Amino acid sequence: MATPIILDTDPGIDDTLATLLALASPELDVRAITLVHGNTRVLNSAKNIITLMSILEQQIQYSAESGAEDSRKFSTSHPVIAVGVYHSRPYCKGTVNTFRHTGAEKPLESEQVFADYFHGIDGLGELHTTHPEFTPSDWQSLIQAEKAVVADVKAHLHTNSLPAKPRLFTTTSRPAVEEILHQLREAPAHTITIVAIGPLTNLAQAIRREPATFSRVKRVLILGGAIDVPGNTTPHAEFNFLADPHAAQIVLQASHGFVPGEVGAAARAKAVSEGNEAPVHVTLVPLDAAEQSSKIPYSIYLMHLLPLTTPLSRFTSTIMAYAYDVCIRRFGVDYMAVYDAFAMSLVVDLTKSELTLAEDGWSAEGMGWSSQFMDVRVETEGTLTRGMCCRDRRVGPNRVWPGNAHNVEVIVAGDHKRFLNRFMERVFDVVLEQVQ
Ligand SMILES: [Ca+2]
Repeated sequence: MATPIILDTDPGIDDTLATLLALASPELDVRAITLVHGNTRVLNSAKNIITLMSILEQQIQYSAESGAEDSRKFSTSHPVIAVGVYHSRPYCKGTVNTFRHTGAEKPLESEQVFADYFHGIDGLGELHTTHPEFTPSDWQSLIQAEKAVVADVKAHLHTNSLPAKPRLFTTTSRPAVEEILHQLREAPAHTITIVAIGPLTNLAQAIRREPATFSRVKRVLILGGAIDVPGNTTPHAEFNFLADPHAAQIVLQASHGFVPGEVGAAARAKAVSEGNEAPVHVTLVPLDAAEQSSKIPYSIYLMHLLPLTTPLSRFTSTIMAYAYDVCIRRFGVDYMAVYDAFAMSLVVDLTKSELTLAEDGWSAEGMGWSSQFMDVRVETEGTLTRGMCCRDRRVGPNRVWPGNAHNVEVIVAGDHKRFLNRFMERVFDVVLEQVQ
């Protein structure tokens, strides 16, 4: 059975590539996609994910018409996208302010930052302005969840036939936090993995609202933070942790008292079956592992991706061209690091690994991953260090922070070749070297 995941994301160019890898991987059942501020505003995140899903629908049709070998590709998951609903609230002087509640629009407490310097204002390298042919004309009606469902039902009653084009996704009027809690509540305890590749505001709000329900998660896998390496946005901070340091701290704190192995799992199962809170298995993929191992060289893009002419490749080549331009001109490097997609490759491997967790982490033979458990906390107030990861390196019982330690499983190494080969093969059918 495929591993069920909830994807919490702020698309974002590398988020888009990560989502493609998830949807191209039959080991994963992407149950829900929830949206958050970060690279861009949350409504842009919704527009971008709807755009991606529409492109994939075109790609599936294109593959069917051209007799592709793998007819199921990209269609094994049918995620629900949490687009939320419009709300109205009284504003000054009798006017009414209407806003859409899709997912967290801003960080819990700190000043908002976007990554438009890398992803463009719209999150996809200004795609919607420079290449409007990729933007589905009905994207706005698609996020009118309830109306869209009603329209489909009416059409069905009237014509007594199914809606002409089955969609690859559905939408829900539940905003992100409600959808996350809904999925965790409905599924058996400890079966759903949350994959968080944006700022952690939605997850922190879900923990605050219903900690016991959140404890039903099997694992929270986060792309974020920098432990022993420089940040990518400030000297000490990785973007997702900088964008909402308070939320990052809350989610890492959910690992407080986590005990790896069977004894810990039994205790958590008992607590959750009694409706209580339990420590959460938090796995962090920091820049330490992601920076070096998630690169897609510009030469690979030029040689293998740019010449492709499928609906999907034309879309991805357009957004990747924007990112490569930033990498080359602004950063002076001839590659793009796609952290989010790299983290998704770990999610795929976790469905294969039968290794059980040991106290000091695990390593997956032949897959290149290794992890260590660490007490990691996040600086929330520093003027120069906001979003910095602070690891307790001290030893001895009197030198640790009071109480049970945070116990975050930190990925310290991954295999670049394995990631790159898998990504190219699964998403674009480009075989560099075979990967299992
Ligand atoms: Ca992201």
